[in-house]
Amino acid sequence: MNVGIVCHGTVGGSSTVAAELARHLGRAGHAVHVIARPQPARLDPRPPNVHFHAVPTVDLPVPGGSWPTLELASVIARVATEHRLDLVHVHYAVPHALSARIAQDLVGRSPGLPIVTTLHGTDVTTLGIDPAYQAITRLAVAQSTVVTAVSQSLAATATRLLHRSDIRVLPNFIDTEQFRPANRSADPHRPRTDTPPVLVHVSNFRPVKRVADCLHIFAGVIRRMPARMWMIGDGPDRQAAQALARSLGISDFVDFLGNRSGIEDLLPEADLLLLPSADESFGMAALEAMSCAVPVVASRVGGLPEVVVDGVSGRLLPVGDIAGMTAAALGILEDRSVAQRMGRAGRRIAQQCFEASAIVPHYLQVYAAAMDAVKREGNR
Ligand code: GMT
Repeated sequence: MNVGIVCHGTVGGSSTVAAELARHLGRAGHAVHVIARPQPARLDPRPPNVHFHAVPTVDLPVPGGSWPTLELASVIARVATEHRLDLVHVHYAVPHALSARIAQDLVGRSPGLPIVTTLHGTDVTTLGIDPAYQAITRLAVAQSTVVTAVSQSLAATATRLLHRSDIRVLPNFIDTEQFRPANRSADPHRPRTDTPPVLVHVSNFRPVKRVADCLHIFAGVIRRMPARMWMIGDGPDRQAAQALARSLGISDFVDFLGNRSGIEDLLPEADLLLLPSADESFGMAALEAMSCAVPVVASRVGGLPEVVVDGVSGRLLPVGDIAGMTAAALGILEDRSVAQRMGRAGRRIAQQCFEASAIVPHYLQVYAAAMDAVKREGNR
């Protein structure tokens, strides 16, 4: 199959999922053409059979000068024609699905170019309720041939807000060979005993992630036991988080590591992941931690309960329940047998429910359904 994948070129969940999907499809022998601006971090180095097409910024001497949505449409149409794409799969509805829809007309072939749109989170929960964007997001979703969502929770929200009822749920996936437990001893699931435990948070430091909660939880933990906190990622709330760490008197124990490649080498070294988000359609960071046998303390919100099983692979508490999350973190860190049991369970859930080799073939079924749908449409 010749597949076009359109995604954000930033560090973040949806571009990670798009890049990983490209890698797995390429490995299975499909020709994959990723279209983004700039290249997603996870495509470096470039996997076999995966080609990257940058969307250039066209700055013309006209009022406005540049229209990214149209520039993206133009690149999708060119790639679709030159590489005879069977379909285009866009990650994040707006503006990607609209650019793909314009590209469909530009390509002008019959049957038309199928558009598969995967909804990831704020494209529904933020843009889908914004007065300026709700109608546009509905249009983007209505004009897609097939729409998927990364969790049951997101699909239900999208159906309610965007008025499309045939959304298919395809959960995010993980390569459990890449995200593995640390090789700490003969038993890789055994927590360390010689150094203080490490709590870790990974995000884009946006307000929805509630990074301040991580620091308050950590402050409660180190009142009871020695520990360190790794804050991985970058974004608008990073400076405020650093200032909060200083004002809480914990900055000597908190490492702000910024955006890091090779997250699969860092996560296994941690003992607990904190994800106290205000909303989370899925929570890729939680799945990556579980795959590394790292327990998770997170908010009971959005799609997180579909990933983290409360009391089994971690603990889920109400959003903003700092006292409850602190107690949950201590309950895991202070009892080696609990940490060990939850780590093992998380790894097992990752392998049994979210393994890439089991989920990726479902995307191929979705692609076949999209191609059939446009053929049927063309024959009418
Ligand atoms: O929607 C966002 O905030 C960004 C988005 C992304 O593009 O990184 O993250 C969402 O998609 C991820 C991948 O499917 C999910 O793991 C995240 O839970 C989701 N974020 C939110 O729902 C806030």
